[in-house]
Amino acid sequence: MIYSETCQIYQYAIGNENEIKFFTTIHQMEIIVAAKTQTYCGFEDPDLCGFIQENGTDNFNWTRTQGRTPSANTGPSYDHTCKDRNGHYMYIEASGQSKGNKARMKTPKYRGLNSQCIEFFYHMYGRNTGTLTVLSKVLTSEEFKAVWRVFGNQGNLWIKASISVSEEIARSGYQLIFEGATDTGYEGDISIDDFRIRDGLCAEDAASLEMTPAPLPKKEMTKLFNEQLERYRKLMRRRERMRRTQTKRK
Ligand SMILES: [Ca+2]
Ligand SMILES: [Ca+2]
Repeated sequence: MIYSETCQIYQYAIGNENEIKFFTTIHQMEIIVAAKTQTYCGFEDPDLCGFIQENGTDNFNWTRTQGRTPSANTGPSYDHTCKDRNGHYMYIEASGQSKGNKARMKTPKYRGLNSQCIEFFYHMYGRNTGTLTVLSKVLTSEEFKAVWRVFGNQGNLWIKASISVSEEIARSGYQLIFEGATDTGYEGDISIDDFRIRDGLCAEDAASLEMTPAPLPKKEMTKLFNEQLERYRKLMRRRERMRRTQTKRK
């Protein structure tokens, strides 16, 4: 499972030599993931794996955190990747927001050669829980449209969501927005973790990206793929620097 291994990257990055080797193995795995145009983010990466906070089309930002959220009776006790206080996740803090305030976070651009399945885990616990919406657009279009939505208290647990992407849309390239909206009151934190895209349609009970995309020119597809690869290379270079720093300290 990539989930638990990604979690261990950060737990073991300060470990002994054998553990550092394990760390490097995961790098190699990420190259393979990048080459297949599949992706994964457990938000253990402080740069949010290329997710970008929206500015201007919303009212506040998503927060990256560990352990429980500051307010009682809302939010998870720990993330979904590590299931302990070392693991990170993203959440919207409902305290201090008014009804309908939104925080939006945009994903990098994705594409694939086959149909794909988008999966992530969400946690929506608290009597004032608002709405979590996933919006999407194909890269040839300007407009994001809601494709998945959950409203209100779902209990104190992480729940898996799946969204299917047809081959046509995967080939055109697409981008998502995670939008958390508050209701009235502070008991309404909304969290997400362990976002991944894998090849092949989702098994069952999946929403889908229903759009009529125009195919992207080949030049654009190549550019997009190179951008994606460059992001992974950057991430690996940074981790390599981290590894060297840790080795030096010994
Ligand atoms: Ca996590
Ligand atoms: Ca924002």
